[in-house]
Amino acid sequence: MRPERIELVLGDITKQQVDAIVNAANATLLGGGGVDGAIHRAAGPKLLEECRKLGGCPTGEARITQGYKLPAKWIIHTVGPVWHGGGRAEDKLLAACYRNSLALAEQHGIKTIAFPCISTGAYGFPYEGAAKTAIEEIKKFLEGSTTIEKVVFVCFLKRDCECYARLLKKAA
Ligand code: AR6
Repeated sequence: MRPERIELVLGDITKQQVDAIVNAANATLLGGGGVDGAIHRAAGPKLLEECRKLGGCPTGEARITQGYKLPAKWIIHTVGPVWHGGGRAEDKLLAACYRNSLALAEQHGIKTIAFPCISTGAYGFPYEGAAKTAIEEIKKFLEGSTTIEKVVFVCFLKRDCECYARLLKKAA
């Protein structure tokens, strides 16, 4: 795998110039706080209209909508696990979020995609463990994917950005 296929950015995911951004949503897919709120605000009210038609999404799975007013053409909504201490398959469910989001991206011919740090805000997943899972899952997927050209990790917090930088360096 070419390491340049993974990029790291400190900033706001709604501003990213990529084909698709991933939303850390909840099972209703009807919006919320954090990155979900920011995405709905930036995309505009038509996003909620489309989300209402989807009928929710179970934890670990992903759904796709248009990006509306965002620079990104698509939004992939995935539902991360709530952290309960690690004994409720949280890690497997988080890995499934990354895998299922990328699979959906591939099906739609998406070449560039940006991820937030799923589950590490309101859902309380420890950030370092979450970053390890995200990197592992994405590297594995990229090794088998010829269509996805670039994956961007968009960290909102400096803490997360530093953690990803360290782990990506180690994994290179
Ligand atoms: N761009 C990129 N990352 C962001 C942005 C942004 N504009 N805003 C926040 N983050 P969270 P979760 C980061 O809480 O833990 C919602 O209410 C943030 O710093 O948004 O998966 C949903 O509706 C953190 O690193 O998502 C669900 O109910 C990361 O995004 C619930 O929260 C994830 O934090 C999902 O919780």
